[in-house]
Amino acid sequence: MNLAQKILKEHLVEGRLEAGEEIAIKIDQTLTQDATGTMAYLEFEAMGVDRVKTELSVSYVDHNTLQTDFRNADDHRYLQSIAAKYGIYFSRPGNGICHQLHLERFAVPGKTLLGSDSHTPTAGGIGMIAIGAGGLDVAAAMAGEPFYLKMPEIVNVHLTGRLKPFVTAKDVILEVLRRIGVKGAVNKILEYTGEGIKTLSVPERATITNMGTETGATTSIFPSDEITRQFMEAQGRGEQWKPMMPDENAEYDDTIEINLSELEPLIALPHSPGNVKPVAEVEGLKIDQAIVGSCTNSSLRDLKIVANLLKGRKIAEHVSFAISPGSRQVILHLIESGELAHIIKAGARVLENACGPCIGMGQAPPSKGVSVRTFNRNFLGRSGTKDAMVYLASPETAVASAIYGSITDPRKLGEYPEIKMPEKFIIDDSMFIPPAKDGSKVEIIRGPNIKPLPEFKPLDNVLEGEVLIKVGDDISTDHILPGGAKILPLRSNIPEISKYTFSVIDPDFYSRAMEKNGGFIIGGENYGQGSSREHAAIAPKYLGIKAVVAKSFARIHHANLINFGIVPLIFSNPADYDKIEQGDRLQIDLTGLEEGKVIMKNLSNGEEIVLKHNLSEREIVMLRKGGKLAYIRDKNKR
Ligand code: MIC
Ligand code: SF4
Repeated sequence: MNLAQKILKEHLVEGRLEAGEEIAIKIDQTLTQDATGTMAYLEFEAMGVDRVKTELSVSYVDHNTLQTDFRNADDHRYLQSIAAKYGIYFSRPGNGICHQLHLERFAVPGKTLLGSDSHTPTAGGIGMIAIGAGGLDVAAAMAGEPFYLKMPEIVNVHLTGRLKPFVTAKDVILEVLRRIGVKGAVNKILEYTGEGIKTLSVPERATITNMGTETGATTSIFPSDEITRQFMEAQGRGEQWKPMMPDENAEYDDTIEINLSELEPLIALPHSPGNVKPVAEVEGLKIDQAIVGSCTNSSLRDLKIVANLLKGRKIAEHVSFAISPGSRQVILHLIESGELAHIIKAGARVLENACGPCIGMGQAPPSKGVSVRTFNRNFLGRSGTKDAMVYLASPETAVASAIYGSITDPRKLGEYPEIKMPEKFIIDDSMFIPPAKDGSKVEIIRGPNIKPLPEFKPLDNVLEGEVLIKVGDDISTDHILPGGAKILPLRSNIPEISKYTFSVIDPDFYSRAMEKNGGFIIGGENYGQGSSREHAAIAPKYLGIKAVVAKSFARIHHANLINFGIVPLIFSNPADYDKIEQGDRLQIDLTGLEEGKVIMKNLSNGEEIVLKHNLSEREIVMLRKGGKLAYIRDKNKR
């Protein structure tokens, strides 16, 4: 068996481990972050459970930390009170980014982790099966429900060789993206093996598993080996280590061979993480901004490299350079070692330990600005500036570009600095607040921005309405429901946030949806890629969207649509996509959903279109009841 199969087998509750079959697995740990967490906990409350049933659940605050008014702070207070009451560890704002913190302090090889954030696979770097999901699925896992998923194909990414100086883990995952693109691993797990993995530290492995999300993968995983042991020992958690390896003769559904020695610095061009080219090809393009941070590249290793490359150098006059460290541990080390001084002396702006600019919370680039970021996503408008051009690269490339003022191959910086990682990390868990021993006395604090989840009705058998929008391929949840400083604070308020549905690509969508009383969305390939935000399903549901018909769907968004009672349907013949226009009136008969046969009539031009779906029996029952909450409530009644 391969490693993914071993861990899944140990956690299997229902189903068979055959690619494409629906399986249910036991979840050992959960994580939430504040932007998806408020909704997840409102849903958890609706499930009527006294205490979480997991081994460990952690609620992080890292996304909405700008606090431009009371709303973010109200959400934090709500989350803290919920955590205390229901048995959840609370990571205070300022402690750091959920994935970095989880890797440092909680991730355990061989266990399962479900997180309401698409980059939860970061913890795959330590050898756990860590999966991103919608808040409702995470809430259900906290309530003790298993997690349902399609058994993925397991793809072996076989690494040989050793990275050359200035070529990094980020370039490894960019190479994977260059080869397979943003939908190359939908319903697949990327399992890394080979001699090459021995040359990669745990944080470097985590950079790779983190950004594996951008391939559409269900998750990515590295074995747990001697390097993992050393990392966990250095985190004071040696006793939680155990070796986790694939069998010698393990079988895989597919293999990708990468020789690390042959890689060169790579960069993803606007506006897709899959648009990867060698840095050398875009070298010389003048930049306005560079930022090192996000859950992909904000570990101590990354910031030590930044500090040592910046030592004695200055940021170009026309460039704004910022860092957002992944955790307090990281910044404390930089302070103690004196390395933070090199960063500040060079002219950097030091931001909070949080997601920050990665999700458009500040640091928007100037008009038509060029920004080189070490993040994982560069979707249109995500930076907060609609016409900005965002490039994704390694910390090394970001620093070289910031020093020279234009995109620069980092090898131009000369000698590669030798960095010394600490034998023991600075361990200070004081910003993790343990839950109250007796939750019954804890009162939940709700601010005025926290609105209850709207009630949704069961599904009709025949759906009729207008096509409210027709979009192309690879539409991300950032297109469907953007993040950013203006919209993120509305995450606990569905009526308000729904006003921004599709606002980056079609500012009239909201008023049209209201006027027409809902309708349908037509999508291309990989509809709903990117973030796990279930708001990209709840807001359309609130606006009366009944079904999304697309060429294919991204995994998490597909599940979120079902959870909130929107039917995800697929063109049997992708060419039929051309037979529908925005404004057409459609009728979809769902009588044959169980048999896999769905007919859609385009009442505007008389065309009949055959649709199919990827729904399990369980998901159809859920859809017919109006979504997962209604389904769970019904189940608990019986
Ligand atoms: C993201 O990187 O897009 C986010 C913001 O972390 C999202 C979660 C969210 O929208 O709150 C994700 O990746 O799931
Ligand atoms: Fe936060 Fe960005 Fe990571 Fe999402 S991708 S969790 S916004 S740092």
